Amino acid sequence: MIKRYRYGAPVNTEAAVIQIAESKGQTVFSERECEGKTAFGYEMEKEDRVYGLGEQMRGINKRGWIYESWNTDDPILTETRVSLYTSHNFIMVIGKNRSFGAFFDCGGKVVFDVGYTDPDVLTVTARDCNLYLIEGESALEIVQEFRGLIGTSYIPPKWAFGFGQSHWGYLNEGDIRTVAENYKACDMPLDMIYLDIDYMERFQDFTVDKKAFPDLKKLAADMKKENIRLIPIIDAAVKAEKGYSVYDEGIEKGYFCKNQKGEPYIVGVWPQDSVLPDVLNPAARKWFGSQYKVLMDEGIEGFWNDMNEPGIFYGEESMAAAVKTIEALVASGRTKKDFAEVQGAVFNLPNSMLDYGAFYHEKDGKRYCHAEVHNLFGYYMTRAAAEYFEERDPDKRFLMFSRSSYIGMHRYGGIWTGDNAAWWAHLLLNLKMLPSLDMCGFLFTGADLCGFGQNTTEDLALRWLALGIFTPLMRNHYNASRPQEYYVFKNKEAFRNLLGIRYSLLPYLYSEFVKSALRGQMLFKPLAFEYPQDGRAQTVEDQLCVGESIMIAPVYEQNAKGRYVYLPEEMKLIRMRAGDRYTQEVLPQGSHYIEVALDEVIFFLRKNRVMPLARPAKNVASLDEKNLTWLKFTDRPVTYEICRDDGFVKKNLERYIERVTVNSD
Ligand code: MIG
Repeated sequence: MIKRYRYGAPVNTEAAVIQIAESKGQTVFSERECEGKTAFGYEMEKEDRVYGLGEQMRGINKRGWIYESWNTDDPILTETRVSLYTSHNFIMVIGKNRSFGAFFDCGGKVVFDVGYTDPDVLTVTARDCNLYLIEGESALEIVQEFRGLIGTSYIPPKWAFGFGQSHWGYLNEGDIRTVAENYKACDMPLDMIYLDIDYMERFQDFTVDKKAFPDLKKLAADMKKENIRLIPIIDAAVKAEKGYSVYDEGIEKGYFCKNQKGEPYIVGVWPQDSVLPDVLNPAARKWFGSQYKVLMDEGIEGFWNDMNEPGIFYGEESMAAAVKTIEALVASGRTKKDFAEVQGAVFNLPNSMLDYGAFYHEKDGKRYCHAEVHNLFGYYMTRAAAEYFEERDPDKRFLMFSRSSYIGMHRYGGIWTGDNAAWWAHLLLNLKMLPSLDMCGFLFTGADLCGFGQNTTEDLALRWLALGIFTPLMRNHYNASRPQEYYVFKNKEAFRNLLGIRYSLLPYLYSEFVKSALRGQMLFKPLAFEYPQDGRAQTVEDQLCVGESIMIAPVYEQNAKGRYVYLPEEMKLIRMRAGDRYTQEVLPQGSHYIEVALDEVIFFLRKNRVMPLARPAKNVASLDEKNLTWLKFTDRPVTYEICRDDGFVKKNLERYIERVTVNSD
């Protein structure tokens, strides 16, 4: 049961795909107006657990912290951060006496105080929003209802489930060819190489630096012969420079965000002075989306959208304010003494409210100040591309994922979780985000494996890979000085085997992914959701069920030789050294200390379940899906639904789900 309540004059975010008539009257929340906003209060019982919020810091159970939906580009992801790159305003309270889900559908800032100010009170503060309240018997049921409201999740082409290598620092064609050659020489699988901003001509979207990449078409074709796809980045901001056709055309048509006076608003990002396409305006969106053509005509089949919070280094207003402060200091001769003031003036330039409040969008025939619709920008930028793909080839899936997002964007693309670091804490955070993202419809997700910032180590790289082989988006991406392509490490065999396991698991992971997307289910489930009657399972935050058959429990601590694992029921431990080299052992319900060597992956097969397993492969295209073996933990025949499409088809994927009956041993 879903009800909708309206507060103020919300923008139509187009997050929901079902129209729900407005309800009036009392909700589960106590409501209080304060400074033009509504504060929604809910008294939590001691045992209530709170879930959701998608890409956010901290635990799977969100209780005990404050979270702000305000899409933010800030690469230092510490535990005390309150805003990340995305806004996923779906929250769920699961209690003994009452459980419900609530989606605060709002383009501007929303604050979720989940027992931060008062440990027993949940307070959500928002203005101009539609509130969807969802009742259900269980967490899984509430999620499924919610997912029905927001529509089917994006499904990428099958090749995008392979492994991809990325680095902000591959500067030219030679660098790209070297990466491909090294993976090949080390006999390690690879399906994608990513192109970061340096492939562009002076950071101009939809251009290619001809000195560094003289013939992108040939490079893409050569790579494709090796079953490797090139995935270029696209940034949100368009360089403001006369003579650059994207800029000239957008100016002529009036498609960039404008200031109060109707002039294009200048922000500074990588290409320096830039403008932002008004992707909320359908005509501008269509135009921006059609720009992807330039690269697709070169043979490109996938993209990643960056800086679309939108992240800005400075803007007209913030720069004017900083200059004013500094000029006043210079005039008064106080510059040297007032270091703090000078520093403050500069420090406050990026992502300033002075700028976010100073430009405008057009949507549904209305003008919106950016601050009211800030959290929708990444969503609509990605939608622009996806709508163009649909127009270009309605029968084919392309790869698209974004850094910033809002619920609704999950229909158009996936997300990666931004600039993490080579910290053990971020390996665990990666695990904890997965179920929260699934609740909000974002199934195609992944973190930068090994860590994006800071130098990684071989043990962290291996442990993180042992989780990464289960995440739909599997990418090693970095910015650190120490190389971290998997072929640079000492124990090459371990990396080769672990990468191979990903491909062995693909028939299972892909089938589970497609079913979860089509049926509005979660791929990664907290034990609390799968075993709601099991008291101990309610608090487990470092293990997850993946699909219907398995549970994972990665090692996430430095120098650990293994870890404690809680089994809510009897399960079969699968210990894998390679996709075709593993042992099996039945373990009783309860706690177990399980040793896990650095070159191993463990997971647990649930009772009365089976899973298909393929031979390791070097890429998705060469995966042999005809000759599958089955991992089984059953004494009677079990039916498994396997998805066998061509990997590209877009419509009616349900047709390709086959029911296979697997006999017991
Ligand atoms: O300001 O394109 O999160 O993955 O390598 C940094 C350069 C811009 C941020 C992305 C990161 C990417 C980087 N970008």
